Amino acid sequence: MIWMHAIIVFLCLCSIHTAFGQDCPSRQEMQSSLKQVQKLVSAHEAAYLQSLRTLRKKLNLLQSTAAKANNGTCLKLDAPANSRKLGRAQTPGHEVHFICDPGYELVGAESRVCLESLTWSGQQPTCRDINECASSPCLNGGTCVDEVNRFSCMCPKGWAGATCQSPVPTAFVTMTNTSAALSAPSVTLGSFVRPSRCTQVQGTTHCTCDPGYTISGRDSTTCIDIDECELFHMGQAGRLCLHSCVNTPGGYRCSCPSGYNVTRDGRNCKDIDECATRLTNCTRDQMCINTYGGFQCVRVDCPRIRNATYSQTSPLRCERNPCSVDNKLCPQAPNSISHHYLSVVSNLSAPRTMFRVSALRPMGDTLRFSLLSRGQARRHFIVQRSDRQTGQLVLVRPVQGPAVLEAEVEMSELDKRVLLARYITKVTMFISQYEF
Ligand SMILES: [Ca+2]
Ligand SMILES: [Ca+2]
Repeated sequence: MIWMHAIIVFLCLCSIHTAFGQDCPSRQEMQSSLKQVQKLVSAHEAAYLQSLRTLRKKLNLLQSTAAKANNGTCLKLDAPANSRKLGRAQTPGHEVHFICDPGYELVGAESRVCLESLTWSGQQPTCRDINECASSPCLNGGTCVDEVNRFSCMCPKGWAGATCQSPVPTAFVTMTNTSAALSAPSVTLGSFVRPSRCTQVQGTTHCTCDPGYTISGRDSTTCIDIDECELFHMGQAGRLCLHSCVNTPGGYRCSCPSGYNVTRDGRNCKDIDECATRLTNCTRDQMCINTYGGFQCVRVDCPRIRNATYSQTSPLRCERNPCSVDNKLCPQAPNSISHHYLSVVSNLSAPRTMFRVSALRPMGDTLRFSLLSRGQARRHFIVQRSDRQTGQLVLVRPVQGPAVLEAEVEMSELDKRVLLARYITKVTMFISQYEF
């Protein structure tokens, strides 16, 4: 820039000379001035190139320092608060997944990939507390208090229960005070109200009730049934029944949804194995799969595609028939397709390995495992290698039942990067409605 200024100054000087009527400098003077300007330009050019070289050196030094510091890996990524991270590899091409703790939901990307630039893709996600009160679970004017992975209800007067669903038993007391209720308790209240047995001991009255009953509070001559279901509704651990509790006069009983029986201890529910007890309506060409709370009739059909034909070699497996020499597309079709059915309960904790696929006698030098499914299966499953010859299907996010999820796992065998064979495993998961 300075040499340009020099030329401009030089031209101005010439015009001033002319304006004052003086002669322009001689040819010799002109040439010597030009030479000086040329020298000036060269000197600046050299200085400019030198400073460019210095800058480039500094940049290279910085880049190599950064690469050494990272050791060719992305920086360690921490899991966001209230979450877990799956995957440890920090080399380019690998990804990590994040799963929020129960009661939290993920905001942002659920996985990040280590890029060639040694930075992670996307932004770090966060785990947000799920507002369990959003669905207004408290009934009869109860106030909902959101807690981590649960809620509690503050009930107004006259209501009780986890969701303020039960009227408090003052109604019994009020009614037993009326002569009508006392005279005909079986009509109005069934056997929930009974007279007490009173004895006089040294001038004082002692009244007692049958087991399962208690003095009504206001009137010692009347006993009311203890509502055990209401009394022990608090908390999962202290609950009387796994599913639902039915209050009975002088006692209670547990009940289970259809498809389940109450266990011997009277508290739990056990799935009925309809397939074992032949309670099913599956046809001869179908297989019966027992599920929690029900059963499924399934039939395995071998694929019908244009380039290859399949034969059913076992109830759950189809294998490709030998390819004819002139059929170039046939060898690319899967060599086998296996079906597997899993019955699981709703909200199964994750991460959890659901299924493993391995090669018994690998022929090539490389085995690859991948998840072919799209959509919902991708949200809940990943496929990862568990050892050199085994891949596993991992549930990474709990599934709320009832639902059916299908995941397709492909194992491909390669030798010197040439595809030798493909094996497909279709895993169908029947997820129950209840968590037992
Ligand atoms: Ca009772
Ligand atoms: Ca069943």
